[in-house]
Amino acid sequence: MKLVKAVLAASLGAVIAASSMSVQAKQLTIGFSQIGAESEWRTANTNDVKAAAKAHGINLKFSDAQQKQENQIKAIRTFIAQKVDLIGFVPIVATGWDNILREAKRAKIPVLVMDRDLTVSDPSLYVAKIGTDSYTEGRKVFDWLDKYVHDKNIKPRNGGDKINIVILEGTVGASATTGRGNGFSDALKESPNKDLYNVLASQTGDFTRQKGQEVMESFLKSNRNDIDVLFAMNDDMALGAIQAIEAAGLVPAKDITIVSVDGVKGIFQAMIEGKANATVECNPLQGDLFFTTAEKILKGESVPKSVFVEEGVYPAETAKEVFPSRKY
Ligand code: GYE
Repeated sequence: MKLVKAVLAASLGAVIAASSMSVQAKQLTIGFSQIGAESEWRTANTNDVKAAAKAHGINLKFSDAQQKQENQIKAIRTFIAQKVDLIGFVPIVATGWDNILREAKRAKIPVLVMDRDLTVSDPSLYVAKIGTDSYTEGRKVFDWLDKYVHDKNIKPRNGGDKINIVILEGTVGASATTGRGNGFSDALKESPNKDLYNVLASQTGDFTRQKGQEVMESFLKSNRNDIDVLFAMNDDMALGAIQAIEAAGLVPAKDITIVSVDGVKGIFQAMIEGKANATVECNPLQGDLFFTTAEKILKGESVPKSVFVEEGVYPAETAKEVFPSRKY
């Protein structure tokens, strides 16, 4: 009898130990809705999310929305039905998320946002956002430009008294577009040199190389001899625009100063070839921070509502030296 009890007690103990271990070691399932593959930056971001999920031992359900908000909403709804532990997503545009996030909240599934910001009626609809600080990036673009124009004594090509800027904007309604646009124009307005600058044209190129090229072609058609500066809201659009500038018989980075955002390998190559002037870094390697934050949320720890990743500025003069150490 005694022996039976002892065996029972021991095996019960083992069961409890095993089950509490399995609670601790339970693999987390996270659903992640990515925007698509519009740029070199996005591809690096996706690769990093997948690698970081592996490193964290996460069961990742990854969904590519192919540039459509409705696909993201569908993916999130599927994650809810699958009862994932947490939902992550990159909001392609800032608005239009209230309803689906309410569904997630009702299902008690926490939501963690990556890279782009969103605007919701109730901030408790998502736990936190980690990633990009687009507004600061826009400010850095103007600050770099203002100093460059001064240091290099850049003069308007048409002999007038204004440095004419054209802007290739990102996806309409995306926080990366409004943030960078507002940051740039605020820094311009606050500059003592503000009267020197004129924004000649500003149009979306949807963060893609192809559209960047097309829109730059149209800018050049109407203002070939007036454009002094191109601010492209991402490197891919700048790379497309460089082709349009060369096709128009102008010299990129000389006739037209080119500054963009991201810091992908493609723009470093262009800078090394003397075809672009500077890039403001936007770091796509956000996966580790994302899963670390997700794990904290699922353990019930509190996390800051917004965390930004570290980002630098790289003028062309540094490109050759920095290039070998670039990870994306
Ligand atoms: O700059 C661009 C991408 O949201 C910060 O999206 C991101 C932007 C990035 O397609 O290249």
